[in-house]
Amino acid sequence: MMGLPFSMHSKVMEAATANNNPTVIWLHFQECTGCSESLLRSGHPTISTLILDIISLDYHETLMAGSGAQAEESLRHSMAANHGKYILVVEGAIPTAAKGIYCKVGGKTAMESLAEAAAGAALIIAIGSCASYGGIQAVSPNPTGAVGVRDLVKNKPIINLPGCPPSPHNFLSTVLYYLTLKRLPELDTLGRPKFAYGRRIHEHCERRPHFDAGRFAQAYGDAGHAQGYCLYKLGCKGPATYANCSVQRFNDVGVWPVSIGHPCIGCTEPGILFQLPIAAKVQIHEPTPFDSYAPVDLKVKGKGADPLTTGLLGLAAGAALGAGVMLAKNLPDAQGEPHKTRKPKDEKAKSA
Ligand code: FSX
Ligand code: SF4
Ligand code: F3S
Repeated sequence: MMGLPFSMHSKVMEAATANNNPTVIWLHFQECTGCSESLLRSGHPTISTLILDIISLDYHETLMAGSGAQAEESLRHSMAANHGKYILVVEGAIPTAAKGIYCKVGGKTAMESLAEAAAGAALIIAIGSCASYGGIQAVSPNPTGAVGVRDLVKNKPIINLPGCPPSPHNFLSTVLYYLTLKRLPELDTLGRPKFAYGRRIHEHCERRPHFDAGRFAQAYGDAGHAQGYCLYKLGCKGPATYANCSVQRFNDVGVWPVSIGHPCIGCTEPGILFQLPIAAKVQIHEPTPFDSYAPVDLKVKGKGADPLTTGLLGLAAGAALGAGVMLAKNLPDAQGEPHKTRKPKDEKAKSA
């Protein structure tokens, strides 16, 4: 999940169990609190393990028991006591129009609170697409002048973890990576850790064999939709969206938007989320090979392949693709009989 070799696991364990839990200060600005809600549902580790054993969460408006002047006093105290050492997590966009009057907490604008908290931070994590790029608040005409953290803070290391909401795994992995290696993970040009945002979800989507075979759901609830066909024609932005949802999935029960029948809306991408209509199709400029799943050939007679066979087919197909071959031939079906897999005759599907 963190892009580290397995041999690092003892170091990760050491960092996670060391008795020097870093102070985390978590600020909320313009947002829906979905990022916190998403984190509350993480199971590995649970939120209680995270905030009691791994980090010291000193300020979080949704989770802390205190409120009002006492909470603000505790924030000031924590920032002073841990100056230069704490991790600042920002959730939500920051309004800048009319001197930031559109969002005030404890008598201060979001701009003031961010500047004050950023000054003493060792690292800033912008969690969610709102804090990363402005999110839904920044959609034209952006009446409050909403921006992301990177638009305002220029002199601190900032990691963007977009998603609306983001995967809690990515927050947990980023914190553990930083604790283990004492440095930032490699970031892409949008400030996102490459271990989580390095590949398009389309490369690992379980509906990808249908895409390659030209089988698309045409409308919600139609026969193709019911059979798990590709959602591209319903507006799936997976081919242009960099995220690990199709691999890590959500909520420890293995679901993600596409698995439950909804097209990806590109919630990690600043040029897509709330910028393109949900039903709009993205252009596919660079076709990418699929990486994880076996081709699906619905014309095979008899029972479908069992999961083990499907996995083996996927490995074989992945290896063949790695060698530059578009599709493996003569893979055995569920009965062990060789059958011809389709040829890449569906180029028109890719350019549809
Ligand atoms: Fe934004 Fe977080 Fe979307 Fe909500 O609060 S990323 S609106 S899911 O959750 O900031
Ligand atoms: Fe999956 Fe969407 Fe790509 Fe279809 S277009 S394979 S549903 S990511
Ligand atoms: Fe977002 Fe698409 Fe993942 S909508 S949650 S990037 S599947």
